[in-house]
Amino acid sequence: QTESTSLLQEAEHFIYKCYQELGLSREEAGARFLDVKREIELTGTYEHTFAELEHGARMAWRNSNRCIGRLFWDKLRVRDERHISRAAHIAESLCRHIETATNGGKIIPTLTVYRPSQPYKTDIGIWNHQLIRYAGYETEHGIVGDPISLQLTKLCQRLGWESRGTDFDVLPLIIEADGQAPLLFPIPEEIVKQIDIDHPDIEGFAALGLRWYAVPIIADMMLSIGGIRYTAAPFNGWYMGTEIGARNFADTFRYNKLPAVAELMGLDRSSETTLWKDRALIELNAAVLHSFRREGVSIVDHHTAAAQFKLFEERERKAGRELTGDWTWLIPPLSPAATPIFHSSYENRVVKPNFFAQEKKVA
Ligand code: HEM
Ligand code: NRG
Repeated sequence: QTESTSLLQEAEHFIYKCYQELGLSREEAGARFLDVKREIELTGTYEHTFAELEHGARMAWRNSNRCIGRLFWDKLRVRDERHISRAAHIAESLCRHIETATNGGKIIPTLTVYRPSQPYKTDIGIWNHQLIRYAGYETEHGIVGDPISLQLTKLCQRLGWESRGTDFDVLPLIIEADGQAPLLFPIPEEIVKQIDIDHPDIEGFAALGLRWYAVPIIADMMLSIGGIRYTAAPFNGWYMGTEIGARNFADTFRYNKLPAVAELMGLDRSSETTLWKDRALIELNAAVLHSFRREGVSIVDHHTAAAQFKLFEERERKAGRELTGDWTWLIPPLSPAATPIFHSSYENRVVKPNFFAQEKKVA
């Protein structure tokens, strides 16, 4: 009873807001809400129209407090795959998401929606954190690959995955659907665009053997629209360079490459005071941006991204909407105080539609 009251209330709030933003009349919204109400009373849930789904997903991006890339929220491409139920078909469809979103390097922000949570049915689950991510292995010579993937990699191996054991093996998809145990689906190599990292003027940088994938596709968050919970709704934009250069390659608990970069640059590592880490960070980040550009793959540097975010702030103000944000995530990990975001403050209030973390399937 309380469950369906809150569903009804969330649905009502969403329908009116959505229809107003889409330029539809209050009468149209009212008529639609009456139908939604009847459907909820009859079935315990309701189905979004494509227009509601598309705009709801865009609103969810607009409301993502941690995201610096929100200027482009109303350009999000939404793929409606709610009719699919079998794991193998979902895997097929996810591969098409990868291909169409990659778009030869000119990345298209894309979100694919699968069947939402429904009464008396088990939820669809994508166990990967991102559709594309590298495996990690514990070996006698230390960790190979991305340490953040150790647990998921073990699970893949238990499910029969055979890997090459390199630093950059793309993990297979693990999909739970139809109330069955999760199934494993390798991603065809040809559809995963990857970039070898080199530096415009540091000799021998390519010999570090670094590479990264073109498209970050978060796959484990729940999309909440009008009281409906989409447990499988992977989405992507393009990378901000620092995500790779200042975190994935640099964190000591990830690829931990600052010592190797500093070595290559001939920096003095005998004291912290030489700022060798900071110098290595800058060149590592320059290498990431340079390499993506060289291959014609969309990427944004943190200064441009921050300027775009300021433009987003301005547009939201003009649209009469209150901006919410999470300062601790919005500031870039490199030179934060050199961006205007650092000198601003944001209200970290959660507005729906939005994306939410869900219970982790794998630690
Ligand atoms: C977080 C940039 C597109 C939703 C982030 C973060 C960055 C970022 C840098 C912080 C990530 C981290 O520190 O790990 C961008 C850029 C985009 C983009 C450059 C280019 C278009 C999108 C899209 C969506 C989205 C299309 C959804 C439709 C989110 C969400 C988070 C986030 C929900 C928080 C994730 C979490 O809590 O772990 N974004 N983003 N972003 N972004 Fe975006
Ligand atoms: N930091 C993570 C990716 C998080 C999402 N970032 C985006 N999202 N740019 C990493 O793999 O480094 N997006 O939708 O574009």
